[in-house]
Amino acid sequence: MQTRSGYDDRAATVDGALWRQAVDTLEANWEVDHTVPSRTLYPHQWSWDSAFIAIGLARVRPDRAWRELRSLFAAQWSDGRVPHIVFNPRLRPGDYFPGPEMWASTDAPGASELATSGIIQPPVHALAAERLWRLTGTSEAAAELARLYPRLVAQQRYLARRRDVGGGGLVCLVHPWESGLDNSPAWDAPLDRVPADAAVMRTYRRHDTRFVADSHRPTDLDYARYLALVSSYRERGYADDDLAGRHPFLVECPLFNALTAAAEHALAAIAPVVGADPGPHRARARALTAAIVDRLYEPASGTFRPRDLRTGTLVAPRTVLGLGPLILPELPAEQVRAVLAEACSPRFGLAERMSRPLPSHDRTAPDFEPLRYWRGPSWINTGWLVWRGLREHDRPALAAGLRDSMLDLVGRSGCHEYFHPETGAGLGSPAFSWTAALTLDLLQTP
Ligand code: 9WN
Repeated sequence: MQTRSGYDDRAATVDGALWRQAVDTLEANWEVDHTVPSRTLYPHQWSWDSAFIAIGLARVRPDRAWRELRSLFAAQWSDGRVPHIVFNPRLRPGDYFPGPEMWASTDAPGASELATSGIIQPPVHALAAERLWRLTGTSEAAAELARLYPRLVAQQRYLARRRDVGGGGLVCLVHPWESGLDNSPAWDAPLDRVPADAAVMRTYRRHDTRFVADSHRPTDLDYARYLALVSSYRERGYADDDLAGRHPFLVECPLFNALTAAAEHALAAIAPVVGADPGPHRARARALTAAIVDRLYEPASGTFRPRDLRTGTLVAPRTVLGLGPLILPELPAEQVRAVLAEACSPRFGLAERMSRPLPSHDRTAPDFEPLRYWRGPSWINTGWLVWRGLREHDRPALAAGLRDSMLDLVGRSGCHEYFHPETGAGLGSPAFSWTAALTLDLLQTP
């Protein structure tokens, strides 16, 4: 039922005001062939944002959802990497920092002709494509899927062949931005070892702190380290060989790797539609799941935590990243129980009736910060992933509790980028696309 300017309003009756707010947010952030995460803070196209956005657009504008994925994959590099930002050439330099001039991607061998960053983000795109296919199922959708499938396979191949720096079958990240949870306390110790001087930031103009209070964002020293990592990777043309010998930040993240395995499951579901063999995808998903348990699970604490390849140890903080493996359908029962215990503990407060939203960091930790991004606040995308995991492992009452908590949050505060984990007040960008998109998905999935 296409009723308002091409949008499918079928579920507007679920919660009309919230539905419309979410649709209006996505409409306002639409830009020719993609959706910006936020008009102010993030005015280009971001990789994992586009996947979450496509999942929401699938509910209202499947044509735009496919377009979103198509435009992102048009910037895929020849080695299969999907860059974390695709820069909009129509914007002025200075509209985002660090911009195209800092990344200089077009000088790198095998890069896209479009200006992009050189790093990656979690591969949520196969999940989005599978979802889109299931919700639409038309012959146009089948054609879109057939075009996208080889690109999704190349993306996974890049991760498997170029990023297994630790040699244990997991993807290694070279920058906190690759995790999507950029400022998580999980990255503090590995980042501390990256040599940098905060004074370097005097030569640049940060874009984020023009819109959000300094106290909500990473510090200048964090930014100096982020830039040092960009330089280290860029200087070798974003090549991935010999990373262990030269790159100062190398981590294996449980959420990123769980999403890589989930992507293989999604590709296994897609394969028969495009005439491909699902077997190799299933085998890779199984191997990744085993490697995640083997390398990132600590039986003594019952937690999944990132591994720092520089020290060979698991990082100390217990963050929401550790709940990520719940999305794995083949996660063994012992680890399912452990993740649920962690999620339902006072650290994260998951419950059938939640009094406070799911935080991004352990609420009981001394470095929990309710206002600084990824160090405490609640985010709809991580909540949505945990919710999917709860459904996957047949915990309907907990899934409903989490869903209600997220919808209550967005209903009261709006489509904010993130939320105060105690009061639920909206923080960051006030019109944030993945919050809107995933709200539409939540509203449609009782
Ligand atoms: C750097 C766009 C992106 C998200 C990330 C989030 C934030 C960028 C920034 O915004 O990161 O990539 O400038 O802080 O941490 O998850 O994809 O919404």
